[in-house]
Amino acid sequence: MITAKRLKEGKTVQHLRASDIYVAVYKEGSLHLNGIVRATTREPLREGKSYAVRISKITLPSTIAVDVIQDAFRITDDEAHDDYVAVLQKNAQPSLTKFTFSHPQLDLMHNAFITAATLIKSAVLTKTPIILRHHADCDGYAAALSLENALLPLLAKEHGDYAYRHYSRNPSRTPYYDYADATRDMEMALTNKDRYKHKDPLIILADIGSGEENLLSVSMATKLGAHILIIDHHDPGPLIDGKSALCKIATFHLNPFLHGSDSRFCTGILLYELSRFISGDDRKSIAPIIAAIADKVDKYDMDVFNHYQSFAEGYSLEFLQKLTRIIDYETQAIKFFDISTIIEGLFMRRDLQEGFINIISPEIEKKIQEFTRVIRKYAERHAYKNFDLTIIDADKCSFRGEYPSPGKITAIAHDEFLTKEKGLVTLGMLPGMIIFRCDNVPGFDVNNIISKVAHSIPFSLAEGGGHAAAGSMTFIAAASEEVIRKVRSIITSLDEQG
Ligand SMILES: [Mn+2]
Repeated sequence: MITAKRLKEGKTVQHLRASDIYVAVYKEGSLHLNGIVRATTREPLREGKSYAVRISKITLPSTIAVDVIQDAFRITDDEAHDDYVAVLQKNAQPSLTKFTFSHPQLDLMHNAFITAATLIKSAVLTKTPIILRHHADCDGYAAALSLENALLPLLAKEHGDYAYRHYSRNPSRTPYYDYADATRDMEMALTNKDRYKHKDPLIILADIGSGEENLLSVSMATKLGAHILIIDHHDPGPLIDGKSALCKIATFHLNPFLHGSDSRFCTGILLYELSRFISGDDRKSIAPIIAAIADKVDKYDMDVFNHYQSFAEGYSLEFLQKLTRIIDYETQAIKFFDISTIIEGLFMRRDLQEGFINIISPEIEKKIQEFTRVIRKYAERHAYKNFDLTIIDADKCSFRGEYPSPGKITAIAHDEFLTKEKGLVTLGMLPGMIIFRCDNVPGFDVNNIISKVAHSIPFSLAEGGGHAAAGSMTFIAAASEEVIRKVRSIITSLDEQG
């Protein structure tokens, strides 16, 4: 969202700066910035309505030309805004501006990292409360804990013992910004605003999606005054001039898809790199490789995967994989409640890692073996020319609320039937939901399938998202038959193309 300054009464054209954005009221053919300064316009505007305008030309002593900007905007007092910008420019610069390695797709995001780091640092420096909302899975926790470690020393410097009054980290059970979560976040922020004269918050959304599923929550939060920073590696949907729908209302959106990349830089990697920019702390951590294992970065880019694996000195890949599974198990077991202290321990403490691997890993292995037997018995398997299709009733093949979850059941089924020779699509079926997994099927894209289903069966109310090869779709359970038929016909058509 753009910011428009309000020009104070008494100020003249001389006080304006070319290309700055101001708020102006349209009256009888003119845009009025205050009682004195105005610009004539021929655009068909609504009488009495406020518009954001960019000063395109100033001709002293008294004439200006403006362009009307159609984007949503917020209004700030011009002097307060100038102070804010001055603080920003001086102290909020990143402490470090080099990535841990050079990668063409990461390098393209460099400016975006500078912007995001500056935004977060300036929030701390201007005593803006920060709410970090992150997905409660491996990638989300890895991402959030890296950022938290960078933030806490800065917050302590700014607020002393009151740091936690200006910062909260809230895990999100859902892979999107649930409207109830957004409401809770804003209610808390507004209560603090009332009680402690806090500023409007900066909400950082990490690993909880970038698509239209978050539009309503983000719009509501911005309407109540929040600044929103999105840091994510999911498909943000269609781009117009390089911007997604969420870009238009969020303060800033850091997402590899906006720079021609894809999901290979998972949020744990993005926030590990960004945290270094914020704190200047160049210490290595196993957080990014744990996130990379969980979010299957090795499927996209072995260079990226190997780079972060090299940070985990003294750890074998097998040990890291077991640790990832344990963190996955822990986050699935709890979901709502924050378990960052335990997860932080699992990232940092070798004794705890070894202890958990001894106790929990055999239990996880046992469960996976048991459920693999269930899957072998009940999975429906179809062979196509170029790939296979597995359909598993993930609802009936799992115990409600227990590990492995239906999502995990789908993943286990997928891993069980995946071969090197042939592509594979796996559908995990639940009432009113399909979970998708795919490997080596050219043209397969979850987001594409969802939009086709939504378009051709409108009464299914199908929606969802995720990555091209892994995601989920929800729909009205009554439409199940039509939906599954449509999904299968889309998948079959991929075989004919291949
Ligand atoms: Mn992720």
